[in-house]
Amino acid sequence: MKIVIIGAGAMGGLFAARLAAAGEDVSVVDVWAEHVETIRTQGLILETGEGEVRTKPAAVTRVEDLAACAADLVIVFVKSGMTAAAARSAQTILGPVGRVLTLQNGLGNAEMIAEVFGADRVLAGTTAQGATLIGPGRIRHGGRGDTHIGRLTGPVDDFCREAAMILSRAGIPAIAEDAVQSLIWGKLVINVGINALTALLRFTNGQLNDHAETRELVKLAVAEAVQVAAASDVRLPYDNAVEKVLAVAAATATNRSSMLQDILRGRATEIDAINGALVREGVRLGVPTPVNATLTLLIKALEKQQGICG
Ligand code: KPL
Repeated sequence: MKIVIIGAGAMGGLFAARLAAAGEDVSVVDVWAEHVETIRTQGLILETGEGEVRTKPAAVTRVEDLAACAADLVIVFVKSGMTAAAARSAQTILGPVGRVLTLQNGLGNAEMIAEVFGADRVLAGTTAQGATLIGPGRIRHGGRGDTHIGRLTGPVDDFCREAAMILSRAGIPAIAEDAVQSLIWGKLVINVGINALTALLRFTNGQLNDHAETRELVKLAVAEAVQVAAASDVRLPYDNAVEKVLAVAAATATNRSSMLQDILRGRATEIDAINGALVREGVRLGVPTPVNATLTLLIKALEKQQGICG
């Protein structure tokens, strides 16, 4: 399978490195010129518990530079604010029966991609892999966990199973599944509980468990998310959402959430696709979400204070 990854930050870089190390034909597209140049000249280095893995996937800053590519699978890993632009740019490289996979955080990414390619050609899901972008050409592989992928419409098919098999063979255990919306909402609720709070407090994920006040804040934010999910007729993939979120925070204790990493790097966060999206869904369905509305406003104020343009 010819694979192109758009967005070679922490997660995109991790997937690219693992796939390239497994011998897959993989290229990356990223707007950060220094990162791309380093990958091109020195390779992409993945720091793992077992040492460093160096690979050299093809790397470009513009999708057009892969014009003759006809990819079988495009994996979108850009920040959610860039999804629509990434999908449009993927039009020039996706082969005639190729598909686009999103494993991004938040709501709405798969639907934005479907607007460009049609829902039949979209795969979506979640990943519990953890990674940090250390610097140009260098990614650290943090926590490991399963990746779940499915079709946006309909049950899994051979393409979906093959994509999951290729990822698994590359050391990214992946499972093909039917209930994509349940997967996406299941991850959304986790991000709603962890990301904004860790970014505001500059806490690692695990520190949310250390204080009664932060456990209570997680509980309040997550309770709203559970109500919105229920009003949307989405069945979450776990029974006790608050317990699940605190367990994920414990399992990824030393991680800095992606939102905290964004704030620390002076980059726009995904607040609009996470807590902000939940608030919008709440308004649409008549479910009040005052805690998430407050978290959204606080993160937006923090972005402004840091001079970050949304
Ligand atoms: O997905 C994550 C993120 O940081 O975006 C979690 C699960 C919170 C891990 O850090």
